[in-house]
Amino acid sequence: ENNCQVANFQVKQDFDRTRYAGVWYAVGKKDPEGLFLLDNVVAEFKVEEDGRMTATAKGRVIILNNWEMCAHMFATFEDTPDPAKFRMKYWGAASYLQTGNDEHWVIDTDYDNYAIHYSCRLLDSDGTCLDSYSFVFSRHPTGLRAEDQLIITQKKNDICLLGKYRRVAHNGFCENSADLSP
Ligand code: DAO
Repeated sequence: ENNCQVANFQVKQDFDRTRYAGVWYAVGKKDPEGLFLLDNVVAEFKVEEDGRMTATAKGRVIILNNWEMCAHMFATFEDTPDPAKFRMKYWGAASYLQTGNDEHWVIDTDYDNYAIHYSCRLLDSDGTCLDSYSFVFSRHPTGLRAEDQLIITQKKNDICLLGKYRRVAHNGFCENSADLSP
């Protein structure tokens, strides 16, 4: 029992960023306050020559008043003493996209099929999280395998977010759009 204390949330043991590299399709998301990425979210993680992890991501967003576009985002990850916990700096290909510096924790992954990520943006004084977001990723755009869904449900419960996720659709919105164009 972790009592929803963020400090007690378990992350992937001996996280291996090399095995994690490659393309992940977001299939589920728990949104933060003022959500940004809506759907068609695809992230590609890389390990750079110096060993640092980076990522690019695309996703449908709505900016300003009702301008729908495919956002192309970049992220760099700062290591921490825990190999599954990073500090993620992110920014957009265009200046009007969101920028930020978030926690990025890999809660669980089997590297080949599923991953679940967690980020707490605002910790409450009691140690629980006031503003979090979380992605469920799959290596397959079609979604999670049945056997992985059970594990993901358990992990959602472990991070106190069971029932808070929505499905992330993939309908090709970002596929033939240029990186910067609506
Ligand atoms: O969508 O509301 C939101 C929060 C996500 C912001 C971060 C997006 C850019 C970085 C993506 C890298 C891989 C997850």
